[in-house]
Amino acid sequence: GEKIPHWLDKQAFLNPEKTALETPEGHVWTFSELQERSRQMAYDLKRMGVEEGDHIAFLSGNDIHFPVFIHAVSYIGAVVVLLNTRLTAPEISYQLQDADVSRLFFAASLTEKAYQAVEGTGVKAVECINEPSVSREEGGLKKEIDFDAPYTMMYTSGTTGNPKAVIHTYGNHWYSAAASALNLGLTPDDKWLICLPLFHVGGFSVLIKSVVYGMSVYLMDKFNQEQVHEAVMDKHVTHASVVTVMLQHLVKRAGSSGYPDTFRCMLLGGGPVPNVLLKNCSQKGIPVFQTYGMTETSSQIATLSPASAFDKAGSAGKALSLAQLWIDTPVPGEIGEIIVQGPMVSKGYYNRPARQESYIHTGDLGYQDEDGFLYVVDRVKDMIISGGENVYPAEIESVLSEIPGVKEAGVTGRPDDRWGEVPAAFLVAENETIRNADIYRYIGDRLAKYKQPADIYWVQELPRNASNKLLRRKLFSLTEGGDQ
Ligand code: S0N
Ligand code: AMP
Ligand code: MG
Ligand code: MG
Repeated sequence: GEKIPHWLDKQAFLNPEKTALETPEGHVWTFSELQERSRQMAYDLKRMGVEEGDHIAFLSGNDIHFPVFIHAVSYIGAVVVLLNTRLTAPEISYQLQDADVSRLFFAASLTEKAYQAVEGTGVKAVECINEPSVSREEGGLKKEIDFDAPYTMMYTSGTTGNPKAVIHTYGNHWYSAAASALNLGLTPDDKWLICLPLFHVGGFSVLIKSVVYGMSVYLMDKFNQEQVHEAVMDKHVTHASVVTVMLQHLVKRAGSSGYPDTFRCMLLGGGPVPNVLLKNCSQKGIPVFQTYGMTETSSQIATLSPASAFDKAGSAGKALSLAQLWIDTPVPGEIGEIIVQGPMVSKGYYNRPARQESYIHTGDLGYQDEDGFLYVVDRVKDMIISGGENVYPAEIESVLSEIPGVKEAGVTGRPDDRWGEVPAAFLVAENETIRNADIYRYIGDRLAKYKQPADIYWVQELPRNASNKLLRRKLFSLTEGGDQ
């Protein structure tokens, strides 16, 4: 495949003294410092036996050493599976095995979860030592980045079924960064705030933008509305990526005079965007750019440009320069499935048949207006999005069905003021004695908190079609007759 100079070496050469990373705790690292730490970490990983092509997993919050680790991986050419820290040990265990991981590197704060997750899997758990052990060059690190080589794997369920790993190549990430800059523009003073978790592509992509552009990143260990507000007001932050629930908090915190002019872009994605939120932001002068994208597209694939933010409020914009997007419908202007194509789109899932087509079906429904602007309206896939985290009904149903006393389970989403949507479970009992408490006791250490049903309805039977397929969208009609 096409090769380019290693992107971090390149920035350390072009902009050695420029700030690469900054944190609210007062860390400030230049590109040259980030390079040195990342190369040393790469030598440490090599010494532990990590080799090119190895699958290793990383379990860490937004620690300042997260970027060091992922760049270290790129100097070796290993493939890193990024794990969601909110998952339970059994959920992590599944991903480690499915992705053929040999070693799990974990942050000290997640030691217990890491050891539970590797139990019985043969995967070696290794605490990620943050301070590199030596500071000399030993040679043998990659000098180039191969666009076709796999770099990251992130779990999602795509349109149906079990969680599967989306494979991103370096080329996918590079084209994503390039396409974003061609749309949003770039200045030497840009500083992008990360309050999204780095284990999802929305947060991760900002780290790549940083090394592709030579751009500063302001990295937060987790979302905190006070800290984000302060950074936007006082730290010359120019961009931030957020999901709806974060912006709902931020807009309440923002004063009537809004944000300083230095702040150019609030990139809002990862799920549906309520119109009232856009209105509140516009009243406070918060420059919201709605974006559409998914793990499979390595982040943004369509984004509303600043010039159209007012005229096309509610739209997710047009496909970025390097991407194509269309609606699968014979009649222009009608709602259909969103189809996307471009060099940022993942070629496929790990251990699944490779994609044959040049495009992907997103499982999302939308339409394009007469000017070609995209409006995302619904999903074909049964996925629920709670606070920017995806919840897959089939996965929840399968755990619920294992519970002694539960005969059948159906899961669907319902609107929620705080999280946008939350899962609700419909259960058919095998006997009269089973209680909600039994359900929560069973799922407590098996399902991440955000996947646990907010409501449980006990029903006589589940709605199914003639071929016995569960009709999730009809589940709530069971409650209408008071049958709960
Ligand atoms: C919203 C967040 C920050 C909430 O977490 P917070 O406030 O830190 O919660 P905790 O203090 O840890 O816990 C409090 C209680 O809340 C429960 N909880 C936490 N999160 C959720 C949730 N999402 N749903 C339901 N409950 C939740 C906890 O369990 C705890 O409960 P109790 O007290 O009962 O124990 C956090 O959820 C968050 O970070 N969400 C965002 C995740 C994310 O990154 N989503 C995007 C994923 N998609 C993509 O990356 C593709 C799209 C994309 O690339 C993109 C996305 C956005 C912007 C730009 C882009 C782009 O294209 O560039
Ligand atoms: P993920 O698989 O976590 O990357 O989530 C991507 C999904 O989030 C998409 O398939 C959509 O269902 C949803 N999504 C992303 N952006 C938007 C948007 N602007 N409006 C509505 N839904 C969105
Ligand atoms: Mg919180
Ligand atoms: Mg999501």
